[in-house]
Amino acid sequence: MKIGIVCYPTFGGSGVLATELGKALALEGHLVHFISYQQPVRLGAFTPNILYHEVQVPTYPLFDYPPFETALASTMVDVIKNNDLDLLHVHYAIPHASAAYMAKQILKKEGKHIPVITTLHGTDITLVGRDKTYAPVVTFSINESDAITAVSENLKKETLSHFHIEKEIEVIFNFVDVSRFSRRPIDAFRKVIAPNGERILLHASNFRKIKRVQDVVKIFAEVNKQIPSKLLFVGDGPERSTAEDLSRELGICDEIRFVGKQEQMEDILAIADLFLLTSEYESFGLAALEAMAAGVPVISSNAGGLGEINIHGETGYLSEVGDVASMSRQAMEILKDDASLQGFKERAAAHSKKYDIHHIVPQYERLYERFLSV
Ligand code: GMT
Repeated sequence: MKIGIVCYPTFGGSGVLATELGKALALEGHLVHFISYQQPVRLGAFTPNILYHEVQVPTYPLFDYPPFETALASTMVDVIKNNDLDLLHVHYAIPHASAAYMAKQILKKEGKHIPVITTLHGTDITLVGRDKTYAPVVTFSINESDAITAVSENLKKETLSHFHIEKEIEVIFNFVDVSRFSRRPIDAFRKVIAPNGERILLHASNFRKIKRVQDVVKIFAEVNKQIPSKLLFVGDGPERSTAEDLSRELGICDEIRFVGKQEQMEDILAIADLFLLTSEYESFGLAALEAMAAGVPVISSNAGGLGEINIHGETGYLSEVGDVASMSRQAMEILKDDASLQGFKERAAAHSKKYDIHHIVPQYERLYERFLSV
């Protein structure tokens, strides 16, 4: 198949998932065309049957807001025509689904039918998409997609409760390449972070408000009083300085490292003992799934779809959003001794296999095939 994938190129979960999907489809022999405004960060090394098309947005003195959506729709039309694509799979509704609708209508006039599949990821529905400045366009363009998928049961439910959706939403869970994440730790790396064999706690995100990174610092402060430990923060974003300030105020900044945006998550996860995800909402929590695949148990809030992947008492623990006291207790419960930690590590790794790339990618392929035969 010749497949167009439209996504955000950044470290965010939707871009990561879309890129990993494209790479997996290319390995299966499909020809994959990525359309984005920058090369997606997880694209990595050159692969012959992956092509990348950059959306250029010309500026003009009249434009206070350059019309990205128009440029995106025009790029879609070009790429679909020039490469005779079989279908377009857009990740994150805004503005990808409405640009795809526009491209589809333009191509229809020229006699070309292009099926559009929209995958909903989270904030496109629960936060930004619900805003009344976007909602009518989001609702319309989701309904005009040939197929709609959501990355968790919770996101499907949220979508149906906030938008008037006239079509079936199919749940295709996010996935992880378990073989890639089950790495042996690099000892030298572990020694730099935890020279005296301390436990390593980890948080990775885009540091948006919704992630509640201050809770991560507070949990670590409690754990650190009882258990020799270090905390690694991976990623960057608006709340990073809040977390940095709080660690200074609590007098624990020597125990915490902010390493910024990193591409080799598998190497970082391999040295971690516990992953913290305290978000106010997560449709799925791909970062937590990648942690589990690396054999790292998860302390998380019970928001959104997190309860669908993190199994309480098995792969980690879940608490109410903001319940730092419970999360700290549960973290210590996991980390208290090697036997307990080992049990959680093994169960987390085993559970992640349910979401292995080899189970999930064929679900997308079967979905695509349905629309090719129409
Ligand atoms: O919030 C993020 O981390 C970024 C955001 C995105 O759209 O890239 O992530 C969303 O999509 C991910 C992949 O499907 C999910 O794993 C995240 O849970 C979801 N984020 C939220 O729902 C807040």
